[in-house]
Amino acid sequence: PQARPRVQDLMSAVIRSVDAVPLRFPLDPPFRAAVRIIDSVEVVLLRLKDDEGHEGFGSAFAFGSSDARPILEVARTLGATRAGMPVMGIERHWLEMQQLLGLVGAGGPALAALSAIDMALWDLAGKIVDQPLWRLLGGVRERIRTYGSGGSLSLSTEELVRESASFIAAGHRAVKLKAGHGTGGDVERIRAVRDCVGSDVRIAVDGNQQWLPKEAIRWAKALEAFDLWWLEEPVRAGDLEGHAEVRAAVSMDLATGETLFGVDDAVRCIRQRGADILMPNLQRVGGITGWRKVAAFAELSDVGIAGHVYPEVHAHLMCSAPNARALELWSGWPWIWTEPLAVREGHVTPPDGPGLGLTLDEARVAAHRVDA
Ligand code: SMN
Ligand code: MG
Repeated sequence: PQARPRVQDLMSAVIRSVDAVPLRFPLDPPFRAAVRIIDSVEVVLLRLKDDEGHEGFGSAFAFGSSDARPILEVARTLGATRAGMPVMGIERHWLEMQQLLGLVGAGGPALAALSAIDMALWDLAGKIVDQPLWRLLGGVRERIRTYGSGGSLSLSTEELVRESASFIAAGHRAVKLKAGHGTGGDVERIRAVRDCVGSDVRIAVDGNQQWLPKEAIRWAKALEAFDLWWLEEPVRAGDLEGHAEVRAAVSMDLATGETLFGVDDAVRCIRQRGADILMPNLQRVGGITGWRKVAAFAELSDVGIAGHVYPEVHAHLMCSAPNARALELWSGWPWIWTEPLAVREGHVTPPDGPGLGLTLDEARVAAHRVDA
């Protein structure tokens, strides 16, 4: 049997190469949320190799190629600064990369690039010590509750009900759908879904920032009868006071965070009691390192933590944080791995292989590359 890696292996491993590869995954039909229509998901795949032949993967995404280009550019230039450095000291890489971005601003595309590198470093670390990330990062639970995330506004009520039924057939015991057809239209759609899935299945509704605070409160009161699990992003993402006002006035939990950039805004939202569940997007909080900072602050503030998209990473993170609530599986998320994430009895068990525990589907990556 191969000699088990020693911790010294990790301490001595050096980053040999960092490559960023642009991919495109068209969405047909396009996915419509209150604030956007998505007809393609662009992925910047980060491939980070050490000098022992281990390879770690991270990624950043954008909706539309024009948004992906700056992410790709920064991923390449910032990645180049990591070559030749020891893998370990992931926190040190995080601080140094934040400082390197200090002048251009570690937000938006630059933060997405930093986040992808951070994810790849953690995957690589897991591979070097031969441990799955969920165990390396805390190993709190072996499996996590999931929810099927969809509910595009372009679906008819019948199509929406069929999609919810398909999520339940796939093993989920919770679903998320979009609000955006007016209170009457949303009541009709959510009543149809509740009638289909029954009272034991949890239903979350995503407002995608469409209301003013009192509009959100009126909408929530009209939907009281349906025992919703959570109401997500009811108002503008940056209106933390508005979130707190809605949260205090409605009965269902309030979830938000996917559109907050940087750990400081996530902390401000928690400090202002703007959420019952914070769901940062990995590429907007600085990857796994940033997400763990937010998860810890949320835990100590009695706030739940979840994540936005990135199921292959969040399957591990949700099993490593005490206050983790649920893993989102969005139908439009590009899957670039050879292994699926199987949903069983409403839960996912993260892969037990080292790091992410997933094998990159090289043929699929090659087929979706968009650079020369
Ligand atoms: C969402 C946003 C962007 C793409 C798909 C879905 C939604 C969510 O806000 O929370 O999943
Ligand atoms: Mg959302």
